[in-house]
Amino acid sequence: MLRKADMWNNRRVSVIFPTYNEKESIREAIEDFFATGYVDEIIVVNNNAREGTDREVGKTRAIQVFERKQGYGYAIRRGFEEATSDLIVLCEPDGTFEAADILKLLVYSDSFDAVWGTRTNIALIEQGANMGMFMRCGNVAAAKVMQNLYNTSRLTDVGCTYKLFKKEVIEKIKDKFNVGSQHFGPELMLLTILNGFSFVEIPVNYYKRVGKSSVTGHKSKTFILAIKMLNLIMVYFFRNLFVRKRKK
Ligand SMILES: Nc1nc2c(ncn2[C@@H]2O[C@H](COP(=O)(O)OP(=O)(O)OP(=O)(O)O)[C@@H](O)[C@H]2O)c(=O)[nH]1
Ligand SMILES: [Mg+2]
Repeated sequence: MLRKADMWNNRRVSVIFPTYNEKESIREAIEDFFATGYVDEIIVVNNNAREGTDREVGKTRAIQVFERKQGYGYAIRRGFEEATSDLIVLCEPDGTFEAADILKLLVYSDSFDAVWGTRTNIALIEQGANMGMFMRCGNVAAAKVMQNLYNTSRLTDVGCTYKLFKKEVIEKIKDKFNVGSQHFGPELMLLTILNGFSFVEIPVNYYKRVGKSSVTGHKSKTFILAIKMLNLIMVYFFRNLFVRKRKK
């Protein structure tokens, strides 16, 4: 079958899907993203995922790599190493995000180095999605701490995986990653900001997850994650302050 040329404005597009517990939804997620007509390659990072996940991925034309180091951050970092395109999109294959929203990220990539989804616009949160008052206010509050400490443009979410980066951004910051677990998202945001890249946040749809969440489904785990994220935001802030003072 002849496929129409993918890409966006002559730029190749990669999507990275870390996977741990998405056997039931990953195949459809891959097919939906390819069906948009903009995606040139999908890299699935199988992070010791549930048995059978690899077979589901094998039924598609996504590229599958196996990352043994356990953790969301390690999985995405491996995806960055494997992706070959000019525009790199991160997403989750758990049914919480919509493939068609990639167009929003691509449109804004014409004007910004990075485009980040936010899941906190009430109009786009599906009933039953894991974004109740507690999660939404927590994300907005942490994002406002980041926005005000680093004096950035508007931020309203620190936990959204659906993000786009130009390759140059990842090339510049990839040696500076420290976090391997779930609070890797804010580290990615902070390094983008501190290295002077431009970004914009845009609302994306957020749906109920297919299958069980291993993180934000539990209140206690979510609370610990929030503390880790805030701690990271503060550590980077003070570290950056000292570095600036020493340079003066
Ligand atoms: N929990 C977990 N997720 C991982 C790991 N490695 C990669 N991931 C991926 O990280 C993403 C986030 O995990 P989820 O369990 O969906 O956590 P979450 O998004 O906070 O929870 P929901 O809001 O319910 O979707 C998924 O795409 C996982 O496949 C890991 O070691 N543990
Ligand atoms: Mg998820």
